[in-house]
Amino acid sequence: MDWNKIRSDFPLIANNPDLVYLDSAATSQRPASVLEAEKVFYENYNANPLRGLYDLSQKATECYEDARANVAKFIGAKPEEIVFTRNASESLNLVAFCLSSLLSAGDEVVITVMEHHSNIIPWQQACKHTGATLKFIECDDEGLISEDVFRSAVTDKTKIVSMVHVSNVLGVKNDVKLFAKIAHEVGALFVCDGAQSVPHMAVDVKDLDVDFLSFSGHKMGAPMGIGALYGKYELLNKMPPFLTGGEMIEFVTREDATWAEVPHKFEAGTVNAGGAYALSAAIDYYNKVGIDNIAAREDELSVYAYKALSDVPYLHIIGSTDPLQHHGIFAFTLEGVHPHDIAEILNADNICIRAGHHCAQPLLQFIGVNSAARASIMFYNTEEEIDKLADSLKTIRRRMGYGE
Ligand code: 7TS
Repeated sequence: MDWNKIRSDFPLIANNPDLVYLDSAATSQRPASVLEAEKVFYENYNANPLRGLYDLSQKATECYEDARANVAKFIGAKPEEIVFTRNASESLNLVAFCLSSLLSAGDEVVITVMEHHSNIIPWQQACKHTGATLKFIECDDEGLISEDVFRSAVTDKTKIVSMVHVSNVLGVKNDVKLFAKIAHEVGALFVCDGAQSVPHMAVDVKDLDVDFLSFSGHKMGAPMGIGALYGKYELLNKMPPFLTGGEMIEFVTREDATWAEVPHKFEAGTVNAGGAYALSAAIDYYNKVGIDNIAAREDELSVYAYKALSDVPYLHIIGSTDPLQHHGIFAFTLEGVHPHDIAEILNADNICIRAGHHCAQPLLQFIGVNSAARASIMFYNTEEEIDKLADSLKTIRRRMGYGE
């Protein structure tokens, strides 16, 4: 694979040759084929899908449903098990809201300390409204959650376990296949937040046997505003709707309504067909490059980045000492320098990283830092860019007036 050639597929990278973009965990760059696909949809197939009887609307519907099938195939699901949403946050809100009817006082929802706020707050709300208890599993210093720790947190009171697949701060990958199996043994449902895994490694929902999986298109080359929720068909079928209104109904009277079939029951209002069409193009791009090649390249870059960052004096990488447990994500602190200052100085050197709490405040509280800097890598990054990051980081304390 010619990874340098891959870079030319991304117009933003080609248009900004001196820019070092290391914030793909926040949002990725998009290949030209995806940008083109969105344009193709609006220039050739645009009509409101799912309602028109004329050919153009039917073509729009076809684009939308073909996109659903492509997304489903990518994660090993059936098309009717994919609900299009705006992003991972909406997918998780949908699940938490719709599963609330399973919860009452005395029940427990189990999440982990390393969740993104999107996988904490919906469950906090669900527990507040139902009287259920929200329990947090903690990880060890390496960011790992062991089988024993997981088993001791999950009991016959547990109704739902919701867990991130790959942490957006630690980069660590949880063994969701094992944890889903244990959750099922006590009769609990297992929700997986795949926002940071689906774009970076092969994820097969049937193999993992998770009940739900959320992810966002914009972290895998698709436009912002399109995401997906996978749910097992029989569960989606039993769940009440989330948002209500147009398109999600079967029949409406003055007093009541019946619901459309799954997945349309969960897609109220005019859908983001252009976004779905472009997400499908992003998946075609992934399939062309190969998800296993992507994962291997990102592992290679992770090993390189771990070494380069470890060589920066006063820098502390948060999380595992195993580079392969980072999946391209390196949160760090630099002694005596606020992460916002790190990000601003790197910005002056044309390097984009994120600084702050990374929407994971309970994790940062647990680790004992208020804020961290984070560089995140994707397959289109290069060793040279990582060198530029490390070189620039080595100058920061001097530029802050520390003398070294
Ligand atoms: N879950 C995880 C693990 C995430 O990393 C994110 C976004 C979300 C859920 C929410 O995704 P959204 O598309 O709905 O916003 N993470 C980040 C990040 O790390 N920096 O910016 C957004």
